[in-house]
Amino acid sequence: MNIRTVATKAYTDQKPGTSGLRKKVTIFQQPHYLENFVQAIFDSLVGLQGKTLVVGGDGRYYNRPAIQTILKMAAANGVKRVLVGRAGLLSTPAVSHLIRKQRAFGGIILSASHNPGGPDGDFGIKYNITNGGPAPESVTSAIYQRACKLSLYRIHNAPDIDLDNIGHSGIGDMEIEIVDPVTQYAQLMERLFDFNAIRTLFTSGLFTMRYDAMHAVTGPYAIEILENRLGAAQGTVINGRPLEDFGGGHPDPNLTYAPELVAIMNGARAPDFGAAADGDGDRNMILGRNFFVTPSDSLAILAANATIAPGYATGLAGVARSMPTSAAVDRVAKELGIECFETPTGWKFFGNLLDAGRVTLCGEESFGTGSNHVREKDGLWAVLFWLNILAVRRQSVEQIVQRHWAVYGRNFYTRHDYESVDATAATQLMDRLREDFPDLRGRKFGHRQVLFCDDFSYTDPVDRSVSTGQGVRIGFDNGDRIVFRLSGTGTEGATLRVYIESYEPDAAKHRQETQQALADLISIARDISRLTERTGRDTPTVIT
Ligand code: G16
Repeated sequence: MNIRTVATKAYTDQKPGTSGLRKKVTIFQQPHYLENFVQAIFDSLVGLQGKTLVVGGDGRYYNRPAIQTILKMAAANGVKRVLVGRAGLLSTPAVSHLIRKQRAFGGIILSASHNPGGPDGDFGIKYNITNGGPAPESVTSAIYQRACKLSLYRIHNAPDIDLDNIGHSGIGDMEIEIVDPVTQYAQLMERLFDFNAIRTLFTSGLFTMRYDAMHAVTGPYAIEILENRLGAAQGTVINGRPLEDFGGGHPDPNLTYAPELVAIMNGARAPDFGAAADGDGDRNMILGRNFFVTPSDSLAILAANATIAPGYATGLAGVARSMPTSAAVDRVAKELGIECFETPTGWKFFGNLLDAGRVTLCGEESFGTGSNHVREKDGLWAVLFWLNILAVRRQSVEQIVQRHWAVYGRNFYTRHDYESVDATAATQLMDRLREDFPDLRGRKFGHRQVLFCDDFSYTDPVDRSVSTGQGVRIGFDNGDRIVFRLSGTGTEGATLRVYIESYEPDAAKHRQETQQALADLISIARDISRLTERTGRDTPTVIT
């Protein structure tokens, strides 16, 4: 028989975080580590036998060997058919789309998202369910429970599959189809956006753009869509070749980790529009000439202008944002008279709302925006949405944002990250904050008074599942807000995230620099949490 049953010992550290299991490559390279987690996935899925899976990743180091292992294990576990992106590449939103379009049972995504790659970098694996979205907590905890008890896994003795040529092959009874990673995704984008208007903008000679693929998965997507289909000048896409170590970079599209694009957009003769996506293509950053659009504002602006894009011409059912995301989109929802939901951090929490037709657009402060077209956030989709708006409104990015603030007011917003903090110290800081709630309530800080403080908990309006401990919120009587959370995606120590928000209705004050406008609140956040004393840090690692 070609199927081997291999005895193994369980690993107890395979608890999926905010978005799947993310660890150092060296952890994944431990004997049977990947195999155990994959077997735990297969064992937890009821009804997988005889079904189709989609498998792909962001091309980082270990992507190819992991796919070979998954294919052999899928064959040994009764999967009927697997679709794989050529060269093992599929962006996260493209996996989501393929699962939906092919009516697959689910998909496995190999990525550690925006975390660095390479032999000393990070790797990750995540399971997506039939709706194309990340598995909900009920599924991820079943996988974890199974992983903790695993004693054997099943694998086929087949040779490696050729991943680099489109076509059909197989292992045992299982069919394998290597598909072009871009085509079906590009067709979906053509249905959602006015490609003719965007093409006219690009070929007018009056508009230039730079898109930084950060040597990650979106390079081939962006070259095909922006340059080949929409007529953007060659060279619009930079760092377009996916590399296993992302060229040594940190594929996180923000002002700190995308310095090349930021320098271009702030330099002489800067293009009109700049954008970037992350390792697996679900995050985006939007820039104008010398101008940064915060992800929270981007979500609000897409919502306010949604009917410009053909795919959203009939309007929005509702919108959703994660709790730490600014309330800018709430103001748009109010104006439009549609529902607005506040969910915990993690795209998986939008799935039920999207499936139930309660929301059309959703987004997060962590550079994620998306809609009901797939069940993941989608970097290139956000870029195309902005291009569609720019093509129709014929204003600069900065003008569009300034006019939005003039109508709705501005939610000044920043996030300060303290990375690789001692995990015990970070947990204690959060515990102390919770213990301090009774003292904090009603306390005055200058002209502000604390109105409420709590640990955010969420009851899903669709399935009534409850998620607790989702971040400490401190709200003031003037609407200002401070949020503290520990990241669920880091792989070294703990990452403490501090989110600061203040609403300013007065247009005369909208041009202030963000850190200055929020300086007061930033120092209150440090004092309340006794951050330096408790973590030994006095400056954030990353500010977004
Ligand atoms: C993931 C999740 C997002 C979340 C982000 C940050 O994004 O899909 O929903 O906002 O992590 O999470 P945390 O604050 O816990 O680190 P990605 O792009 O890393 O998959």
